[in-house]
Amino acid sequence: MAETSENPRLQVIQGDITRLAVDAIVNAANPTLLGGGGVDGAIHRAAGPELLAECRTLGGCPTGEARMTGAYRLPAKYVIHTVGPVWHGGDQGEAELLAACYRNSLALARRHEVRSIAFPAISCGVYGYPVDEAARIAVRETGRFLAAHDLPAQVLLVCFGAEVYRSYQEAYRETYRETYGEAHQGTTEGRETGRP
Ligand code: AR6
Repeated sequence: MAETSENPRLQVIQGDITRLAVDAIVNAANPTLLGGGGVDGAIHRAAGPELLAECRTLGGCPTGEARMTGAYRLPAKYVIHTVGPVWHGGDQGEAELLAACYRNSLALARRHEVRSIAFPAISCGVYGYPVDEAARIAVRETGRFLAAHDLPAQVLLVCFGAEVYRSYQEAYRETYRETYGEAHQGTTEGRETGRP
């Protein structure tokens, strides 16, 4: 897997989230929590039918919130299901709802003493969120949470495909430019300067 490394607690990687042996993987679900396509479908397929059975007991999940289940046949220990906003042009509170998905998932993980957690690009598939904007929100919200809390110790932002990965790398670089200044920007690809 390719990887961008600057903050050792926050990594952007390219890969399949269902393969990761982290404490928790996040599912980009819909409000029914009863499965669907995209990463949701992949997670349910890999976890097995027990996951759907547990999801049925939860009674759904509103947009922006998060719910936790077991991970069954997945290598992870937990699945955190969060419901991203459908993109309607940006004036329907989408950015705040997407930020809430990251914050609520991380808070739930922390309450369960999750050390490592992996997020997919929530809302960036079927729900149509512009990837560059979603990537900035993902990097910003996870970075803020990490700065404020010791747990989770490790956050992976998992990109399924080169295009999403490029957007996330750019958002990551941008955030570090803002945090540390131009002299400290860099990624594993074309790194010109050292770690801040
Ligand atoms: N690992 C990591 N990322 C993945 C994987 C995977 N195995 N498979 C897909 N992605 P989407 P949404 C990426 O559509 O936009 C479902 O039907 C994918 O390339 O899964 O939040 C739900 O039930 C994209 O970048 O989620 C909802 O109805 C990202 O995951 C609806 O889709 C999110 O794409 C949610 O839509």
